[in-house]
Amino acid sequence: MRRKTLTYLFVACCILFGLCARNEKQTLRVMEPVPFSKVKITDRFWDLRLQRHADVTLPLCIDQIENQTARIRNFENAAAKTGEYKGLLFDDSDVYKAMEGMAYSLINRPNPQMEAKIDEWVDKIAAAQQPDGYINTYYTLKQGLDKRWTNMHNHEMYCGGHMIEAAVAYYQATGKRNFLDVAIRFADHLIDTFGSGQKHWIAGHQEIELALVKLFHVTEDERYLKMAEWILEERGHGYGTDVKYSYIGDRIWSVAYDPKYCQDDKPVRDQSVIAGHAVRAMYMYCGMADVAAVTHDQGYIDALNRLWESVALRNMYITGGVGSSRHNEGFTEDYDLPNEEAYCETCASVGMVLWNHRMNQLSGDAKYVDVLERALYNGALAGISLAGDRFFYVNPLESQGNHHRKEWFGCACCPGQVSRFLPSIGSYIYGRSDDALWVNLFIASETETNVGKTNVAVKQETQCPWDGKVVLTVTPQKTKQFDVKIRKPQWSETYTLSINGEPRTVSPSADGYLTLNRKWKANDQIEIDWQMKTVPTAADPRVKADVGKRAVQRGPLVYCLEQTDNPKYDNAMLTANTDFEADFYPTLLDGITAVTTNQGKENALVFIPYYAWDNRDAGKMKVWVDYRE
Ligand code: FUB
Ligand code: ZN
Repeated sequence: MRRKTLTYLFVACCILFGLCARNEKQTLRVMEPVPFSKVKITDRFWDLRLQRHADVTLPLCIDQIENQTARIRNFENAAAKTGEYKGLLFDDSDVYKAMEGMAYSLINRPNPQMEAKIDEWVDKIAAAQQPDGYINTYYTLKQGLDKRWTNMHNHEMYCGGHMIEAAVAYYQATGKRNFLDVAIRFADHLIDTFGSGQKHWIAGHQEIELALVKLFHVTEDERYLKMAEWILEERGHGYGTDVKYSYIGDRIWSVAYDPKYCQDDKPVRDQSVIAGHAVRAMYMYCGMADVAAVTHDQGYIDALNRLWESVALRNMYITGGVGSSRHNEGFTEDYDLPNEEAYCETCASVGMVLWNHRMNQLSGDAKYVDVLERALYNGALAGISLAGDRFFYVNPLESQGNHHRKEWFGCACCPGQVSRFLPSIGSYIYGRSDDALWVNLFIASETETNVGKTNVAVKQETQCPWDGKVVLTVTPQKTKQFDVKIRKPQWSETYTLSINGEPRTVSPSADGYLTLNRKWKANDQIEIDWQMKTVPTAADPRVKADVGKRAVQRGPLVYCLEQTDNPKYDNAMLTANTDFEADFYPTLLDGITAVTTNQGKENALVFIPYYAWDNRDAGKMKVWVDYRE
């Protein structure tokens, strides 16, 4: 077992390390993330989540995919060229997303049965692939292969993109090539079918773009990068609204949606205002960032900066959730952020993490990690129950008691999304560059990475998100001068810092990091104490839903009131004189810091972290609470 673990780590590290080394030469990124395969999480908060992910969430996904629904049967039938297709037209993607999560989980938690299960599924997927590389069981079994690539809405590229991501993940986890070869055959089929001088195509649901860039990094085959760029560049030229290009005799966006719905209203480099479906937008921005990181396309980066302001400053919930409307699973107009009706799909919160991570790497600016952290601890984490066995698709900021997590959904994008996202959490903690080690998130962990050519070991000890104290022990393999850049979190106004016990006064640089430059030697210790105050926060006055209300935040966490803790829930009121007390309750909701108000025994309010709501008795919940001056 031990030997097997080491083999996994060796293979994963070789591959990921090799990738980083290549990226360094090629990309425009200010920093590269230290991949989760090199980060050991020692944090109780996250370790528990990851344990449950491996023990509960992944087995549940496997059962749903294999036994409770027809997803694997669809592949078997497609391979046998007989039998019916059951489910939604993009159900193949749920299999791939779960496989990506399973593959990631194998890297840090080897599991021979799970690996065997992936191998079994890979064989079924490979058998369902057409000789020319095309793969989509909905078209093979239901629509007919003669109809493939005739309807841009129908998620063929979306499913293919998730397949590529899963295949890359599995290759990175095990070094096995067979799934990657399936992915390569599919990508080659795209190149045979689309591109300059061939068929026009708008990827109705983005995803393929970022996946092709991943494939490019693994294979170093530039055709995949070029195809990703071509697919992005197709948008906004009217191909989706022009009958000539619709292939099925109608305009693709004319019936139910307009071009904005899938960000096809303007060429991507001209876009400035967030619109349409939230998950599609997030994936597209990730794809643009990935392409720009290699091509150095300033037009893409300028567009991403404008779009980021549109999203983060005018269209994001305090939880980091985005996409307020159920109607289009997406955006409406600036500052339209209703609470009870909030859509805030779990997939979109994960998308915010993925996109902001890329923006941080491109720019080296900590503001993106502030948003990433917000979406991670609140919007995304609320998407799964503490036990790891139930999911939210929609994440309202207020509930009348009738909104609950479910084991699965007819449209099951969110369970798969959470299951592939959680085991990659370690990738968001550290970054590295030639002359700096970057600390982005405060999660107890250990890693080894290289700063320039020097290997540096880092140990982070902290009780965050409950307490702001962080101790970093830095051990370069030899004494070396470089920067340790520690993100100054937006949630902490004041802090103290010492190096090897000597207090230092360090202000954040323009990029939002505390930059500590010195000759680092073995066991140098940085101690920081971020002030973690409970803060009642007002929304932008243009958000009508939150006028006269306050939300409670403490550290990276947004809090909420649940009826079950608050007999006076309906009359809850904060005032200018309300004080808050924060106490850790080790047995409540897996151990949380709850916040209590000082309004007298009868009227005191008890706030719990938003991510932990709906894990006890069904009841009402709200984030924004009435406030009186
Ligand atoms: O269309 C595929 C996925 O299903 C989307 O990302 C989600 O919003 C849901 O509609
Ligand atoms: Zn979803």
